[in-house]
Amino acid sequence: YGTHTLVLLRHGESEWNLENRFTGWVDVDVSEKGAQEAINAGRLMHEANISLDIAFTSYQKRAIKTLNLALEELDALWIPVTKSWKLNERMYGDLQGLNKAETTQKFGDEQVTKWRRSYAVPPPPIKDDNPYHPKLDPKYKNIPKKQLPLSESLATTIDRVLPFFRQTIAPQLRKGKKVLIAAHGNSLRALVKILDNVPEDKIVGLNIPTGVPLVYRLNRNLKPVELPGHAELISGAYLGDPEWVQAKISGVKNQAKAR
Ligand code: DG2
Repeated sequence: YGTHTLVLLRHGESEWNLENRFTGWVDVDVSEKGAQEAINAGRLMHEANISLDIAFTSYQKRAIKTLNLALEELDALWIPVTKSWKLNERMYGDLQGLNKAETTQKFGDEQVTKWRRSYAVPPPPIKDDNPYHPKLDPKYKNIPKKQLPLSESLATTIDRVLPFFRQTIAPQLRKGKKVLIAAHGNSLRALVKILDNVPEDKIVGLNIPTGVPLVYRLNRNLKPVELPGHAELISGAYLGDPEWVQAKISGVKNQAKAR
């Protein structure tokens, strides 16, 4: 297998994953189940003998807490952690706060699938008076106003994730560090798209489950080596029972189905 190890981890279930609401940049916490999922993710990495050297996460507490719980389980709370808004969830614009199933009832399955899973279609931009507007959140006060997104497609999410990966994460991998990235459904879809070069028309089929470590082995050029048991579209492999992982992936996919 490749010489470099990179583990991607979506945070454990959040309060709004539980309530089935579009979350994006709203800084909701992990649910009780989400915290358990995070601990379990640490256990899975421990069982797979993964000894991490360094970690990266977003500015959002659901990812940060997941990282801490997983690292604690690995007895690796000491490793250096870099936080960046560049790893934040995709900004879900004016959909933030809305119930996913109700949004499908209102706008139809096709439109909602485009918003959630297409490559290039952004959700409607967040309105200026929306209480979830990022300009109201002090943690973004140092981001130049021009850079503060009002909505993001997967493509524009990649526009911020990719430079951060190249400039900040890739050099650590090249040094031989084993890297964990604790992030979000769509910022991780962006990373998988980059690593695996998933074609734009296939990206709609990519769903990342909560709390399941996704292990990549990369060659010297940081190209992924296909691992046994890898999932569809990706060359990395999820840790844990394959049926359990598949059920979690389907859960994410079907989340927005009208009830
Ligand atoms: C979810 C992803 O982000 O939603 O913003 O609602 O990973 O932070 O829970 P996360 C959100 P979908 O694109 O899967 O609907």
